[in-house]
Order: sequence, then structure tokens, then C-alpha cells
Amino acid sequence: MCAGVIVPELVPELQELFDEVVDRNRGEAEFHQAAHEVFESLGRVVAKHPHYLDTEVIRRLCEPERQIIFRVPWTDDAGQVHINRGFRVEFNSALGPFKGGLRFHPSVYLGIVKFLGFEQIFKNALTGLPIGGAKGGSDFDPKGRSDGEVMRFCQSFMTELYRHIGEYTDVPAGDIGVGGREIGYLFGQYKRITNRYESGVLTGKGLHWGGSRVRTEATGYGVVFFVREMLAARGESFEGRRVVVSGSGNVAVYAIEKVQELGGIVVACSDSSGYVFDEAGIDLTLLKEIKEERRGRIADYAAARAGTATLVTGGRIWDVPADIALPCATQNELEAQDARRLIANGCQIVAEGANMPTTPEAIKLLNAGGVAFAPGKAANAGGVATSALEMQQNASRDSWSFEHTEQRLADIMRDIHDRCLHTADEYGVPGDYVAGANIAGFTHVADAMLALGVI
Ligand code: NDP
Ligand code: 2IT
Repeated sequence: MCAGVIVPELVPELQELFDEVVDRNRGEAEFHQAAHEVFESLGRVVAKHPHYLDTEVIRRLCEPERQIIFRVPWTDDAGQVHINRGFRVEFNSALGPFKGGLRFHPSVYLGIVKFLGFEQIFKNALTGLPIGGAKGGSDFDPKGRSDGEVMRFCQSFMTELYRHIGEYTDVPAGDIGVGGREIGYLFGQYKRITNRYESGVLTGKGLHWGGSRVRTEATGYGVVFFVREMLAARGESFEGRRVVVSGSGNVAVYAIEKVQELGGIVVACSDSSGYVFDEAGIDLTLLKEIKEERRGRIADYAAARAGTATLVTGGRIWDVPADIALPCATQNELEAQDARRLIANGCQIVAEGANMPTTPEAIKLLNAGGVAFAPGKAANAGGVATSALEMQQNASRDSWSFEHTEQRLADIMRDIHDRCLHTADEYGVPGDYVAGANIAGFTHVADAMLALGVI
């Protein structure tokens, strides 16, 4: 666990299972953190339904069905050979083929892939669509690499991965460092090796070669649709709300776009080198041009908007006063000190666009401070849900309109929101989106596992 984290007690049977998870997965702090958060919610479930303990379904859920680690050799533009490590953790296929993104970032190791794969099981269950949970990636750092280098890396990565995936087996997609360009190179190599145009093997494809409309926008739009439901539940809307969004990648950019469409004002966003504060509201056309076309830095945005925008390096984006905070960059980016600052500044809602961006201690403080908190496995499920819609379109060799697909996404996010609240009510913790998401996701997948026998 992270240093300084307050760890709430688990019921003894779950504490024993948690200790076993730590023991069997040593050094994988992020996986322990993700498992602990789910276990905290499961106390109420096993008290009501002890068969989830008796059948060992929780113990089974914590052990991935299959874990693949492989060498990825590639050559840079200067002819130098590099070796990276590739991962795919196929965690659970009770509900459908393994499904989840690939992350290319130097921080990737087995513990990161496992935490993401574990979260993905419950997230995918919450969508109500037939997808299991998985995650993969590599410690490859795409920053500063040429197109040719990225292509050769992707081709080498797929040269091993192809034998483990397939439209009925395991369907990867993007995550940090993996967007449309990388999915293209990965799909091209899969097609070449297998001699099959198997569109349903990857999602996040380009619109001309099997991709779905709205998939690029889906995670960011989905988070904002989820928050719209949270606001509506209090009789409020985005109109005139000040919003802070961390990150400036795929999720952040489209969260900003939808907040602006709904009348909110996004006053700050960031990348790993700092954040930009723009009182007039982020200029999204400029941000997209810098981030999506030039693959530039947030500093380039600040330089181009010198009149209104301020670049802050070495600070915390959560110091910027906001009604709504959307962490959309990476894990554990919103810590206890940030939660205190958000509360002091009157923030009312925190919704996770990223996976596990809020530390356990920060979540506790936000709850105690009366801030409504939506966990990533519910709030950012729009990305993978739209991936499942892409799989549906591929299976039927069809292509849906933007409006139809966006409406499906909005309906799915409303359904997830309502199910979280309904489940939280049912288990005696009204308004607790974390418990609602964990319990609804868990019971859905655990019931399917039990129906399939001891496998
Ligand atoms: P991108 O690679 O498009 O963007 C990531 C953004 O986060 C960049 O601005 C990046 O800054 C910043 N960032 C990444 N790592 C760090 C770090 N260690 N410290 C500070 N900033 C960092 O990724 P996505 O937008 O796709 O993913 C963002 C988050 O959303 C991740 O947690 C991902 O798991 C989650 N997510 C993504 C989904 C998707 O469909 N893409 C679906 C659901 C969740 P810099 O460029 O400087 O590194
Ligand atoms: O974390 C996530 O849900 C994703 N990166 C998207 C996964 C997917 O298969 O679309």
C-alpha cells in the first residue's frame, strides 16, 4: 500500500484473503490497493450472502486466469537494439472474451497491469455487456520516438501477442500511450501474421478500417455523462460550473469537450510536466492541435495563450478552485493534501476519468468532507462500453451513426449511475458510489462464475 494510507479494517475472512493476495503477489502495491478497495465493499455482501465465501469465488477472482510476460526486441532509427517487456494479464472471462486496454509507459510492471486488469473485471461487468476483464502493455516509452520506431515496437509486440488474442478470446484496446496510431500498427501486424481480417480482435480502430464512431470520445464523454447524472440527482446541471481536469490525453481532451458542450467552464488541465490555468476557459481547438496533431506539451499551450493562460510547474492542479474535479491522467495522482484543498475550496464532485487516480486516504477525506465521489470503474466505463459496441458493429459488419452510438453511450452511463445508487441503497450505504460500483460489479461476475462451475 502507499505510505501513510489509512487502511480501514476488513472483516476477518476478507482480511485473510487480502493477506493472501499480498503474499502471493509480492511487491505489487497498486494491485494490493485495488483489491483492498473492493474487499472493503464486500464485507456487506458476504454478511448477507455467505455463499460467496463458502464457494471461494472471491479467492478465484483474485487469481488471473492467465498471465503472459514476453520479450519485445526492436531497433531504433540509429540501428540500436532495445529490449522491453510485454505483458497481458487475462484476468477473468466469465462474462465474455477478455477485454481491456494496453498501456505503453515506462512505469508499467506486473503490479500495474494486474491492478488495471482487476479493476477492469468489475468495470466491464457494470457495463452490462458481454466482456471479461484483462489488461496489458509494456514499459516501452513512446515519448520522443519517431513513427517508424513506434511502428517497429508495435510490430514486435504483436509478433508475440497475436497467439494469445482473438475476437472470441481476448480483445485489447488503447490506454496510456496507446491511441489510434498504435492500434493501427498492432492491427496491421495481426492481420499480416494471421492472414485474417479479424476486425473484432482489437478496438479503438480507425473509422475507415472497422472502428466505431464515438470510441475516441467515449471515455471522456462517458465521465461527463456520469457526472451529469450525479448533478441531476441533486437537481443541478453543468451550466456555469468551474471544472478542473487533470491530464491532456485522450480521456482529458474529450471530457473537456463534453463539459464545454454542456455549459461548464474548464479552467485547468495538465500533463506530467505541469498544469495550465486558463481563467477564460481552455481553448480546446488549440489544445487538440498541440496534443493530437503535434504531440506537444502543455507548456506549448501556455506559450500560445500567453495573454490568458499561466503555466505552473512543480505545483498541484488540485489547488485550482473548482466545483467539479475530474482526475483523468494516472493512478494515485490525487492525494490526501489535494483532497483537503479541494474541500477547502468548495469542490462538490470528484469523478475519476483515470483508473484509481485517487488514493484511499483521499477518498476517505472526500467522503468525510461531503464531496460526492465516483470511482473510475463506474465513471470511466464509457470507453470500454463503446469498445463493446465496436465489437457488436464488427460482428454484424455494420457501422452506426455518431448520434446513435453516442445515445447508446449516454444510456449505458445513466444505467451504471443508477445501478450504483440502487445497489448502495440496497446494501445500506445510500449515496456511496464506491460501494455501489464494487458490489454491483462483483455480484454480476461472481454469479456468472458460480454458474460456470469450478473452472
Ligand atoms: P493518454 O496517454 O492519452 O494521456 C495520458 C495523460 O496523462 C497525459 O496527459 C499524460 O501526460 C498524463 N500522465 C500519464 N502518466 C502520468 C504520470 N505518471 N504522471 C503525470 N501525468 C501522467 O492516456 P489516456 O487519456 O487514454 O488515459 C488516461 C487515464 O484514463 C489512465 O488512467 C487510463 O488507464 C484511463 N482510462 C483510459 C481509457 C481509454 O479509453 N483511453 C478508458 C478508461 C480509463 P504526459 O503526456 O506528460 O505523460
Ligand atoms: O481502462 C479502460 O477501460 C480502457 N483503457 C479501455 C479498455 C477497452 O478495452 O476499451
